[in-house]
Amino acid sequence: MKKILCAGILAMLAVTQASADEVKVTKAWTRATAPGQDTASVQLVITSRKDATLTGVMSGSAQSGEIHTMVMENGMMKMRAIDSLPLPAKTPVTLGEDGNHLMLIGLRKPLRAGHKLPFALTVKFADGHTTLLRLLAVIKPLDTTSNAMQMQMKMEPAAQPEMQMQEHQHQ
Ligand SMILES: [Cu+2]
Repeated sequence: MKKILCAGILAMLAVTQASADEVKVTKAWTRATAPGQDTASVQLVITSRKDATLTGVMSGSAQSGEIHTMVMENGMMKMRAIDSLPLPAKTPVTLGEDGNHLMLIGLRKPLRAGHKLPFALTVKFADGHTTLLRLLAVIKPLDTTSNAMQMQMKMEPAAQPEMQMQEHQHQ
């Protein structure tokens, strides 16, 4: 048992070190899902050492993932999917509920508080090379006082731009 645990930790360290010099992700979290809810907004802070763009999000726990931004339309804030998000060198970029955020769509099972949600990000650097970051989001208890539920309801899949499917395939 101890041996297996050590091997697991070593494997995690290897993944972290491979990407830590290029891109750092901290404070990755999401919320437990309400009954019937099959989307999750993942929030985090991402910092790239070099100029790069965030090009995708995916999870084996969801059918697809999108990068979302908030736009004002007819006096209402609405979510829109975007193909990529700039990550200026050495600048922490916050992906959160109130602006740009990551959306996992078509969850295969409810998210339960206290568990962790595995997901991955694809980042493309200015020189053209791409890296895949495998991450875990802490699942916090459902917050019934926030506007997260209202945000879910404002989703308009039909109005979203075409997705780049090759970036949304799951593992
Ligand atoms: Cu969204």
